Amino acid sequence: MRGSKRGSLVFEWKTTFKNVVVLTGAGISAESGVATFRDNGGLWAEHRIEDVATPDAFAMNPVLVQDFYNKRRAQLKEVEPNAGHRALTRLQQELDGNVTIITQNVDDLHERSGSHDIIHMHGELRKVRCRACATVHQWQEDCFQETACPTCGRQVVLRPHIVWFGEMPFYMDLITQKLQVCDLFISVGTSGNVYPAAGFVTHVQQVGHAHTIEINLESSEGVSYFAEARHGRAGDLLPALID
Ligand code: BV8
Repeated sequence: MRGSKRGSLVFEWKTTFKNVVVLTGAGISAESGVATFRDNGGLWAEHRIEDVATPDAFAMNPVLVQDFYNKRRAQLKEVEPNAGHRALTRLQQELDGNVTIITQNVDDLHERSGSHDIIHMHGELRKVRCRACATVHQWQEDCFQETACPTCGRQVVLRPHIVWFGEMPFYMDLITQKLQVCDLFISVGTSGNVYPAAGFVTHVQQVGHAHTIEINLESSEGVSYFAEARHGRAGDLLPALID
């Protein structure tokens, strides 16, 4: 592992920050070819949120919703982590485990770039959950209504292990603990439209004196809350910030 160069930003961060939180959104996976949600041609351009990412949508049209997630799960086999993911992995190595990644993304690109301490607050494409026995299963292939739960054997019970709108995000107690002691908050590739994630930047400033940095292609909805904003591609800006 390369030591950060004296005088580099990460060298300074190493001695200054002990509880770094990085919040990532769809923008960090964009350069890997994973569609974002709200950019032109994004996922929500093809589907209304209400039609595919709410419990009601699943109740009314489970086949459409399962297909929406089957297609995205299948795409994971065709994409790779990009320079932005890899830069965050190096940041975690340089700062000796003091960096938690809270991701709104449901892909597995942070894991595949070698990162750890990842909190998937909106769930994971590579998991399905049984509505009957609540077991969460690792899942690689398509999931259909007639696919039986490997644990309880029932059919018409498996759903994507994804947090839909109106559902409570996962790990909120752990996330709150991380935000309470955060001293450096970096937001990468998110439009700041979706709560509670969009509120994390104000939370860390209310409970402490965290330094806050936005890294995004353009100003997010919450850009004014950040002490620092760097606009451009995450695959360019993160390595420049970290190396
Ligand atoms: C909750 C999983 C409460 C699905 C997602 C009224 C009624 C009810 C709730 C609400 C309400 N008003 C507000 C809410 C809360 C609601 C919400 O925020 N709605 C919004 C739309 C207003 N939130 C919820 O419902 C949440 N739950 O509040 O629960 C509760 C309390 C008690 C009991 C029960 C419940 C749950 C929200 C989670 C929804 N699920 N995802 C799926 O993935 O299929 S959200 C979805 O949006 C994705 O997770 C995505 O990650 C997330 C956020 O979007 P972004 O990641 O920001 O993506 P986006 O495309 O928007 O932006 C990408 C950015 O990247 C852009 O800015 C672009 O410029 C930039 N970019 C592009 N390329 C690059 C780049 N940046 C850098 N480099 C590049 N190369």
